[in-house]
Amino acid sequence: MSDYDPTRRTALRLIGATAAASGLATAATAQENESNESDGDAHEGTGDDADRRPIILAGRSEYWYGIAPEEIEGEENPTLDLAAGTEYELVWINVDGAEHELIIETEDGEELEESDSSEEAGEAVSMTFEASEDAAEYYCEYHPEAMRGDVELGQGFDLAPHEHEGHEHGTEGNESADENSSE
Ligand SMILES: [Cu+2]
Repeated sequence: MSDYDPTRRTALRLIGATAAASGLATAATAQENESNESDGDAHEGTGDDADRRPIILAGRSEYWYGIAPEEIEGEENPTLDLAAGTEYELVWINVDGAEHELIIETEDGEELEESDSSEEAGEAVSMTFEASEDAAEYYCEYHPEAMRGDVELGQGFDLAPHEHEGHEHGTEGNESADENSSE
């Protein structure tokens, strides 16, 4: 028995990809943000979609892999909990370099939304859409059986922005572990 676990390696690689993707997403939402001044009218119920966090998936030929929010992290073909009428940003990252494209469809197979396609490993594809009450499933155009998951309409994921200001990287502690200093 070996304790070599290939899924763990994949997960570690995905974490690097996640950081890249959320950086992208933050840049994108920061722009929309400016137009969103609230003038004291706090009981509107809608609004504020602009600074919500994106849903993040990784795309590989075997399955979609959940990265964010936490509810789907690490899940294969996770169910996407959406609230009808709410606008979502979904980012997916191509992790295996095969061609993928994310499509959301109704129960009857009618296409509601589609992302761009990507066949480049490491590429992040972002799509923005308003969740339709008819949304039922999502799948990959090129791997429609393996890469397929459900859309569930209800309250939707909690995608409110994280409240943390200033994230400093701990650069103290130089990580030059010299494992093999041969001279
Ligand atoms: Cu695919």
